[in-house]
Amino acid sequence: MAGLVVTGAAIPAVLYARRERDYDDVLEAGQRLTPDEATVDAASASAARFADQLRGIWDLRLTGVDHGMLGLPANVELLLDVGPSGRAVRGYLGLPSTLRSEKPAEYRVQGDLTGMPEGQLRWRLLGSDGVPRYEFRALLDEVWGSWSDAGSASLNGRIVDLQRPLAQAEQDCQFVAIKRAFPEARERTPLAPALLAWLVSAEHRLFHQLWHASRDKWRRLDPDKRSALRGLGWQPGPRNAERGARGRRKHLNGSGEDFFFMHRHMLARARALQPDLPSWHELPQPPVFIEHDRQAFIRYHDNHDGNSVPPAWVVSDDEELSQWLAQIKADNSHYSNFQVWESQYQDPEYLSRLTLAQFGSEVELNIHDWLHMRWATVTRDPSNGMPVTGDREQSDYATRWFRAENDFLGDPFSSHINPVFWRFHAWLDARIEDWYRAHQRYHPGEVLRREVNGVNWFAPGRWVEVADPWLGPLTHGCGNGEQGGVAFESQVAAEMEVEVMKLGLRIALSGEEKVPDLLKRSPRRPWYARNLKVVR
Ligand SMILES: [Cu+2]
Repeated sequence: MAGLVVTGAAIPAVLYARRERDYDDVLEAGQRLTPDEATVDAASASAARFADQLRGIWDLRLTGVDHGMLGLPANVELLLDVGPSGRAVRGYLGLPSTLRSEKPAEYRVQGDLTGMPEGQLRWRLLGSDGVPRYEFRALLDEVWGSWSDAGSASLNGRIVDLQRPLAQAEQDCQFVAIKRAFPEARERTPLAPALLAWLVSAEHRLFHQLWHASRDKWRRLDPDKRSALRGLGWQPGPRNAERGARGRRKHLNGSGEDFFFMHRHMLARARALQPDLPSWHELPQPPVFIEHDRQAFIRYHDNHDGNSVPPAWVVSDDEELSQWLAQIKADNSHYSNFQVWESQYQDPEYLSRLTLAQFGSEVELNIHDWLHMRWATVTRDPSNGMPVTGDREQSDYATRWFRAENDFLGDPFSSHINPVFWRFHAWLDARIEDWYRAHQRYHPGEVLRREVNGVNWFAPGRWVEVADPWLGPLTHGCGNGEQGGVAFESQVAAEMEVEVMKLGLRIALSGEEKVPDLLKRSPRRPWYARNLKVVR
């Protein structure tokens, strides 16, 4: 006992927990205990992934001799939904015209994600009287796996009439349901041809990629590589006073001003080419639950305004990335993070304490990277449509990647070709004006407006550090500063510039090639997902 006292602190607390006396009857052999008092049960990771696969619009085909038993034609539509972190499946089955009207659907769907082996699902159709009429037993198609949840999924199985006595022979009625592919923003809300032509050009793709890569990788480059980039004119900022975008001094070196300024400059050019270029006035809402508003559910999954969040994809050899994608694309992150940023970045008190560089750096590293990835659809190889779950190799400049379909938001080589890029960058840009108003309110006159390189900007002072924000090499070299590295005297110069930028990118990204062993172990990730942090 003395020993116990001395080591008392190490004894698990459960030993001391008071155990209540139990005079309850004991069950006999073969008797089953029903569930005890309930606990709040969120979906497991695998159930949540299954839910992501199920949620959406399905085209369902009824087959078999008795396929008419539901009283519906052979081709119908199935809508499935699972609430956030939910374990139950709800939805509707019926004619597309009914489902898109205010009339009650032909059938309601009711099921849950418990009690079935992985990839299998049971649900019932309820008639207008609320009585379960048919049971569907479904199997998720295996093709899904090889497409990493980015292919078109199918559910197939058989249907049982719940009013038919079990003693009678089963009827011959099966179904196959194919999930509709998520319609891309470019299909719903395409950019104007003139703007698109500028954006997809090799010059601009490489300009945008190298502009971000040079700043993002600067802190990782050894002196030789830094001089090599300086030799090309592609160091981020003035020579020997460069401004890297990540690392310990990111908020003190003015890189945040470069981030805001370059994108404002880009926006001005884009608006000149497409004057009605839309902007978000607030961050788009997550979808409503299907039973709350069926029409809104359909509109969301039809991506009617191009602002719906595309489904998460699964990267088979990168569990951490898969989890992170699922998290930032889930409805919860809208309420836990995005709405908080939205509030802070429009809050005069919050903004008035930040220099423009601090604000820009904060925005760039958190909400900006997340916006890119929340609204990203998996990269697809433009030659065959196959998903490339970890993004294209950053220095792969094969012709097919230059096609307009490559508008993957997760990579600065392609992100600016996506219409959503312009909506959220316009929203971010409007926050600069909130920042200006905040400073006017709290210390009027301390921030002065000034035009810089044709852009409505600010003069250096207590809250603004940089007089000449970085637009690419030409503003610091001898070229035409107005255009920030995208206007060229002739085709020859343009082609040379393309080769220079490819070289610059090889240098900026070479830090990754130096550690081939490390690369082998860590799978490739989309650019804007490279700094992800997963909280478990
Ligand atoms: Cu950018």
